[in-house]
Amino acid sequence: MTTKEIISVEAEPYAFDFSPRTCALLLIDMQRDFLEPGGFGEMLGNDVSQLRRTIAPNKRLLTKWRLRAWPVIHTREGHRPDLSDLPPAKKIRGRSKTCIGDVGPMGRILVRGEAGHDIISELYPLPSEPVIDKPGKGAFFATDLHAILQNQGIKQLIVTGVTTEVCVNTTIREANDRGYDCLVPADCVGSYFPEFQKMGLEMIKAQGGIFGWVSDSEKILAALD
Ligand code: TIU
Repeated sequence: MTTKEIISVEAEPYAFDFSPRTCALLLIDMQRDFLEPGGFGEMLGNDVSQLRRTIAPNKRLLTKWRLRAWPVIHTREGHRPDLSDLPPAKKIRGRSKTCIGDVGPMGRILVRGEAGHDIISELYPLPSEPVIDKPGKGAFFATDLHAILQNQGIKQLIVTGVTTEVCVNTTIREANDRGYDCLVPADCVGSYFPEFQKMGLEMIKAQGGIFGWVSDSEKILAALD
């Protein structure tokens, strides 16, 4: 257990200082359908290895957070089985033959309770860790995440998960507008598209950290030791 109250992580555009009891590790949508070979993501033609490289560094951070009993929160993107919370525009977007709610390789696609919707075994939530089921890309939209963070006095977030330019970026922008500081370890977030990975991170730290800070898991772990 560290005795330091404030931990300083080497980051861009400058050091990220955080107080661990008020800083949650927020893992975005590390779901089987996005990450596993044979899942919905791969069925759409995506290279899941671009996402799978994030599993090991996420596991290292998660293990450390759990050892210290610091706050951990997970999210999952998905919808009610009756699809009553699925906007028609989201359902038909992409003009794909198989869309949200249809039967995919691991059950109904992005439907709560289905195998593919659940979190990968490597990072499976503990019963004590809140899981936010979100219908949108951002984790604050139509969820109780803000209330949970406020109730725990959390002011800062270390945001990891997939995908960098979609749910991770949307969540960070939502968090930033609500007054949270966000640090993103680059090796713990992944995109199917290398150029979006690069620019998704650039956009966060540009202009003096307009949305937040970027670092990597090794630097965070080094700061803790
Ligand atoms: N979690 C998340 O990012 N959902 C997506 O749909 N991402 C895509 O990149 N498609």
